[in-house]
Amino acid sequence: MATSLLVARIKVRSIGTSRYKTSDVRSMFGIVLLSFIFLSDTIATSSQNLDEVVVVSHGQSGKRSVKGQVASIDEHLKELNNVSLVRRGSYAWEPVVNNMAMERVSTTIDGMKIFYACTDKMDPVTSYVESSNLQSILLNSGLNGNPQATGNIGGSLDLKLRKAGFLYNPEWKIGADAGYESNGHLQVYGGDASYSSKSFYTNGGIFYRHADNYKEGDGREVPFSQFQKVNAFVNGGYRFPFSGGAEGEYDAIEGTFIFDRATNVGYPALNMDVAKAEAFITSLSYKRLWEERLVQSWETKAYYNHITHVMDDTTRPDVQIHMDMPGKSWTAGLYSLVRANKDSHELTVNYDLYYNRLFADMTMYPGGAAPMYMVTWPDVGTLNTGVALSDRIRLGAAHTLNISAKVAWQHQRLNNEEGYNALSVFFPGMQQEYHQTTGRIAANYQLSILNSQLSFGAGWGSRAPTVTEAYGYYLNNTFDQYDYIGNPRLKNESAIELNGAYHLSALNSQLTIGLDANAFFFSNYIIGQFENRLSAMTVGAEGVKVYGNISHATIANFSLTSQWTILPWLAWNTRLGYALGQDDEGESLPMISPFSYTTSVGIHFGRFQGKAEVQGNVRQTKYGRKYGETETPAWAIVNLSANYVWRHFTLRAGIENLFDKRYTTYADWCNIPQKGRNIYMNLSFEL
Ligand SMILES: [Cu+2]
Repeated sequence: MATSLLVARIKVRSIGTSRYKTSDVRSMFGIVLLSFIFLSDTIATSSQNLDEVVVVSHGQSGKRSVKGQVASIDEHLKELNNVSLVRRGSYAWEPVVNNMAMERVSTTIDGMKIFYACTDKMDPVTSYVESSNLQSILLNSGLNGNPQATGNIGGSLDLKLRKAGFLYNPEWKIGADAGYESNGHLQVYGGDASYSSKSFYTNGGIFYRHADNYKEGDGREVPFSQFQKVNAFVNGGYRFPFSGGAEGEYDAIEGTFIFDRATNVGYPALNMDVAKAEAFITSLSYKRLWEERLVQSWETKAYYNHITHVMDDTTRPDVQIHMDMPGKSWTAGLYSLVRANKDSHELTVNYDLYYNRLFADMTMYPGGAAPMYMVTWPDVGTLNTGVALSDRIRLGAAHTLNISAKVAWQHQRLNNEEGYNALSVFFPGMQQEYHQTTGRIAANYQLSILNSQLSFGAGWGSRAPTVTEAYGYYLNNTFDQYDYIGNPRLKNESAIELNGAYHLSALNSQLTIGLDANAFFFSNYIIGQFENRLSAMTVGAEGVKVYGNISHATIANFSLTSQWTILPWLAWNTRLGYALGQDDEGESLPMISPFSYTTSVGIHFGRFQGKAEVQGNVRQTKYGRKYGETETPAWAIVNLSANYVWRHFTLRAGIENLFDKRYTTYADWCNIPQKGRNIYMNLSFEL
């Protein structure tokens, strides 16, 4: 292969190449606000592998961001257990679940598949929705994914859309949010309205965010960290009794439309910014609901989404070769989900099908020479279809068994001849079409005795390589300064997961302590490998890596949490986390969290709630030196937050990084500094 790779190098140079809510929301308003104040720090999940963060400002109890609904999606995600976020700027952070990034995590919007359009991971799909669109974000840790998830070795995130739902007594509601943050002059404005009745509902809203460059800890401005975003959405539902149905049994039709557009987004960790990242997300679903029958509901949803991503380096100084790098992603799909209850079983059966197209190209403009063009994602069409089953079995008052399984079949075709030909030079004899079969199976057993809960589980799952891993072409990675080439000969990656948890409550439930651990034992782990026979194309790059399978790798995560209600108005919460990641040679994998800690003291008087928090990481001693990662020093910051509820208003204020520390975390791409001191304030109103 050496010769062909060299030939290829020369050639490259020459071409240059929900649920329905029928609850009475009106009177719940005040009560819920008061109740979530205390619930906000407790874990409200039915299974150890599930976690949820509530986004809406009112109407649902559970874990929330201290910034309330005005928080960005990224800030909401931060609240989830086992989730960390990779930052390349102050916008569009990449969710990492169990120390695994997007390749190993499934993200869906209300069960809809959606794929990012940037070859540099500037646009995780969580960046194409806004807080105003969502009810909550649900995380299934590890292989026990939601029914629509595929390739979810690390976990699956489902962004639950906010729907006004049907109400027996017709009701109008309006809401508004406004927020300001001193660091970067972040401004947030949002407004929404909803109408609900017994047979019809609709809700919609608009949201706007704008930020200038932020300042790091010592007051220095971080250039290219600005962004701007607008988002508009509308949902609607119509419900009617079906013939032969009993009282309370309905058919429902629901539709969603989301438009999201980010412009002038800076990425200080990268060489390029984004001129425009735009998404259209639509769906139409049909659902039948039964009461007291074996089958509870049957929902079929069809959806379509389209993403346009346009990178831009024209505002950067000292660019040697200007580049145009647009990317496009569109996905059409459907799923059909049946939920059934029988005796001690809660069963779901899901069928899904989607077709996704990904295309990206690059034009370079070397001064004084003809432009050079190359295809970086060769218009890959992926048809994927799968069947998923899950069953929650109550084995007795104290025992529960959760089982889930999915098998999926995938067909891929490289529709762009130029891209296919370019890649074929590296991989002579490669095909234009590929197919893969992937699957997962997981079981989790939970035992509750007296004041403690014990759970353990195991699973196996596999994933197909991503389009970047299989067909990417000279994608520059600023993290290790290598150009990456995909490998169409990759084998599927697979992993065995083992997990266990022990949760104990003591002192009349005033103290709860939880210990959670999981470990993933990979086979054919996919990662970039040095290819010394090739030289880099990007100016300043160190060399070339080609994606390959390594025989095995291990990732393990441990966490210890405690919640102690010392006095009725005083609570102390702590979370400690530790993770390990090793490749087949015992070397540390990159982007694995060092030992982390968060401890907070919360107080609560009437309508007022306040919290002081210390958060930090120890020095990252086990960093992926082999993979170009550098050591991250220890850091610790102090955050203060408070909120006050008055009639229909919630006022939230706080200071992040109180002592204006200059720091960077292991998850800050290329060690870009975090925000310095930031004072924020926001007001939510709902009527
Ligand atoms: Cu991009």
